[in-house]
Amino acid sequence: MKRHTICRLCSSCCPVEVEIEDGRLVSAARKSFLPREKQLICPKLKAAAEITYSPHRLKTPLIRDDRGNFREASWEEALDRVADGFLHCKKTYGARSVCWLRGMAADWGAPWDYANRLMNAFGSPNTIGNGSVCHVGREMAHTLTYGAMTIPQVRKARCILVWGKNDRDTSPNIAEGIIWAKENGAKLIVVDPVKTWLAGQADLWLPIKPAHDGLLAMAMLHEIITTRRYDEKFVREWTVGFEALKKVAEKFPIEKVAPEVWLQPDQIRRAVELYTAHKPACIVDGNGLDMQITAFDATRAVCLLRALTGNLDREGGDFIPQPVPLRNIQLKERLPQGVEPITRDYPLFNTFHDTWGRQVQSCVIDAVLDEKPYPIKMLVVQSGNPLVTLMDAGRVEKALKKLEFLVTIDPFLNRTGRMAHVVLPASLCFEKTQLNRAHIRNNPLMIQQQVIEPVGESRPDWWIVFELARRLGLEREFPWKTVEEAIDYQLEPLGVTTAMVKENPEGFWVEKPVYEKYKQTGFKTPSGKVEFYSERLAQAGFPAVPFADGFPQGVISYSDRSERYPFVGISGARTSRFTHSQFRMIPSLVQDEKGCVVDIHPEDAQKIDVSAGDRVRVETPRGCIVMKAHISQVVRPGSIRIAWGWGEVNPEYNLNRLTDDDRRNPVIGTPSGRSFMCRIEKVV
Ligand SMILES: Nc1nc2c(c(=O)[nH]1)N[C@H]1C(S)=C(S)[C@@H](COP(=O)(O)OP(=O)(O)OC[C@H]3O[C@@H](n4cnc5c(=O)[nH]c(N)nc54)[C@H](O)[C@@H]3O)O[C@H]1N2
Ligand SMILES: Nc1nc2c(c(=O)[nH]1)N[C@H]1C(S)=C(S)[C@@H](COP(=O)(O)OP(=O)(O)OC[C@H]3O[C@@H](n4cnc5c(=O)[nH]c(N)nc54)[C@H](O)[C@@H]3O)O[C@H]1N2
Ligand code: SF4
Ligand SMILES: [Mo]
Repeated sequence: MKRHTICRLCSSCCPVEVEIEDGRLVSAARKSFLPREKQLICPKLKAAAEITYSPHRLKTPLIRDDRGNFREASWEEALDRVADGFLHCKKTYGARSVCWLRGMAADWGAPWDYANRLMNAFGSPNTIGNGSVCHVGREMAHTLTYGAMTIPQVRKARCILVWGKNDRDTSPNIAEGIIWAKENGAKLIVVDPVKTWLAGQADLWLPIKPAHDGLLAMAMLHEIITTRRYDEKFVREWTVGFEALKKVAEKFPIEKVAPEVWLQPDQIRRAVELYTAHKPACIVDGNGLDMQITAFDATRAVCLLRALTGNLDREGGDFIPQPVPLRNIQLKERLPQGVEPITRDYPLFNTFHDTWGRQVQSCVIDAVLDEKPYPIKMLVVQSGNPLVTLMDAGRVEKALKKLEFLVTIDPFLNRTGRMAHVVLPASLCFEKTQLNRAHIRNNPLMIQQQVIEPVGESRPDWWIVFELARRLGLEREFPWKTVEEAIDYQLEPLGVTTAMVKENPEGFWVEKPVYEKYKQTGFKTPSGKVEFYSERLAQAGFPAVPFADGFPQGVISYSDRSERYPFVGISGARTSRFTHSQFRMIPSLVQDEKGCVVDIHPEDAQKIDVSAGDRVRVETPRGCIVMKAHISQVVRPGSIRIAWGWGEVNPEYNLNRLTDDDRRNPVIGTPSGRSFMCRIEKVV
């Protein structure tokens, strides 16, 4: 039997068709607009059955006994134990001492709302996401500029500028659109320090110095302004602060910027020519812009390019989404007055959006270890693996050890779970129904549907939250017996039901796409226009125009110690086989640790006397890792690239042992986890 649903084995949330036999998932196929022979294969989806029925799946809750060993437990006992922890902490230290840390896998739509609702009703403001290193920081830069995060219309674009994104491995649906557009004559520009597969296909590849994207974007803005290649009518009618931008951009002429970003002036000029000559054009920005100290201003500078060239909300340009207007169920209003979250140093980031909430995960570690701004005693980690995925892993480990109570909610016993007091077995994506953010942030609305029964005694995330809520005396806030009832409650203001959406697996249109909506409604910013100059940022004490105070020094961590640490280390690559630290125990995906390597340029390899397959030690002031060397020209001399996510297999491979969490972006709290100075030598 074939069933339609959404795959949530990574954040791409692809619509898929699954084959079910005798109640078991047999195979799954991604839906694609391309003919089969041109489609990209997703190895994770191919392994869907192997992942779902893996012998490593947790089948029952686990509780640590007095001797420190895990024993299997019933849901009753495990949930009672967790609820007791909540109530004990509330009585002893106050509700705010309990923190709920969310990783990416349970999704940022309704499952994020449920966790927030539970914590708000319980009285703790500390439901914390990891958006400071992922796309929420980027989303804020877009939102403060023109009201929402744009969606690049790659298939209809005449020029596509891919900025720090590797879609072939991370979002196949977008990559297929890019490839298709390119085959139909669109120009492709890629900004990436690494020669990715897409960079190899591009009309122009800009191998930028890591973490220097803000400089490049400012130089492009300057060039577009001085050569008058901008959309004068759009700028005149729909933007504020053009003169202020022009003045700041004067500090970033191409000739001055080019050597600082490891490019030739002509390469930047060519990018400007291609991007402005072929319209409509769109920009696909990615995680290469996140995890930089300057992430916020750099992303905002890239956003200004979209507006300056008049590509906003045009077909084939950068579409302003039409979100599905759900009921906000987070119950923020229920928090006691005056209780500040542990992320209180980032007030604008905490409040820029109705439902994103708090996203600076580094603050969790500060609050546990340094007890600043106050101590966190109990941590619930839902769908995350902070021991591997947070920056400065040594510090994270100390924090997790210091906790009075650690709970994980996860389908597997990951490295973080092995330190927990209670582990609650979560169901994987095909075993549950949920409303994902990808399909509510823009029409059409789609629902991820349960297509098989939960494996073992695992339970969907919604069930776990609802049951815990009942034990905390919050039955009134969580009256729903099924997840469909809960989703119906969120959909109610639209006059739409879960059943209606399920009947339309290709998507339920609440409204059809409309371009140039701003002509009717203005942009969703305080001025109603695109804000080259943001008064909101000025009032909060930040530069109102990106880099108005200049580009900071030492944006790559440990730059001040480059004599001892002469190489630029780059965190990458994500391959299509894995999602971060996940699936490292799935035989068809792990493939004898293929790809767990450090890419070194042949010239550097010769200098440090390293050959392919040698074990190399990479060191920074925070710690060291050991991996095999791979000699490759995808990186430039002087930089190395370290494979991401392998810390789950072995702490020796955990690249977050190398990263820094001390210095952070002042607006969105992002540490520089993407690039750092390091030392590399052969292990003899
Ligand atoms: N140095 C460096 N650090 C990084 C990154 C990097 O590139 N370099 N990337 C950053 C980014 S962008 C992100 S998003 C984070 C990711 O950080 P995390 O969110 O911590 O990432 P994962 O390793 O994917 O951990 C997800 C966990 O969720 C579990 N899981 C899977 N499905 C479900 C489910 O349906 N329910 C529940 N409850 N659990 C589930 C998985 O088994 C896994 O243990 O890491 C960040 N950290
Ligand atoms: N297979 C797979 N798919 C995934 C995930 C996964 O782990 N595995 N994770 C999901 C998640 S949570 C996220 S956030 C997305 C991320 O997906 P993407 O946005 O595609 O991000 P990455 O692949 O981390 O990095 C994109 C590119 O940025 C480049 N880069 C590194 N440093 C810099 C820099 O300083 N400047 C520029 N311009 N580029 C730089 C890298 O070389 C890389 O090619 O993928 C999602 N999809
Ligand atoms: S890219 Fe693959 S793993 Fe990710 S959602 Fe799509 S099909 Fe699933
Ligand atoms: Mo992410």
